[in-house]
Amino acid sequence: MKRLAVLLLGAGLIFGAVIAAGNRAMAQSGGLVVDNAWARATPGHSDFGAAYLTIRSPTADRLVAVATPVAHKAELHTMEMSGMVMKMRPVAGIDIPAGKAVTLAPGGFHVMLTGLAKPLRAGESFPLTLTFAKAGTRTVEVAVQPVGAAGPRAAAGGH
Ligand SMILES: [Cu+2]
Repeated sequence: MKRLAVLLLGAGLIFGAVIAAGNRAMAQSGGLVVDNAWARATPGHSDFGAAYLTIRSPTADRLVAVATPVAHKAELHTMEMSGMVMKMRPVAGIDIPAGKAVTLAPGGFHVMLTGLAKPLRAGESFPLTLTFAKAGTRTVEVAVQPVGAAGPRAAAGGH
């Protein structure tokens, strides 16, 4: 009985050490994760588009810049009501609260791409580099979805 208790205690210590190592690895990489990156295919010869994604960080951070080789310019935009019309405008950054997912989605925050070298076609993907005030940079592959796609999260209102 005593021997079993010692074995269980030993297993507990090893398990604890594994979790601690995992947490350290998270801290070293900043712990900030970007996923679900997607964009809508651009119709015809349109040379602007928008990309959307989700950001999670265990500590408060701020997204301050975006860049991609497929567009002349990438900017952070938001959408808001101006009278009866939804308008978009550039923002200097997007705050990422600790432990709370921030999703860029149609109708709200988005990465605005202007001067696309070529139209975005469904099924393709392109790299997007995000710069954070504390966590540094993250580069993700943005999956291009069909023109009408609402993305991983259904949302009303186009770009
Ligand atoms: Cu925009």
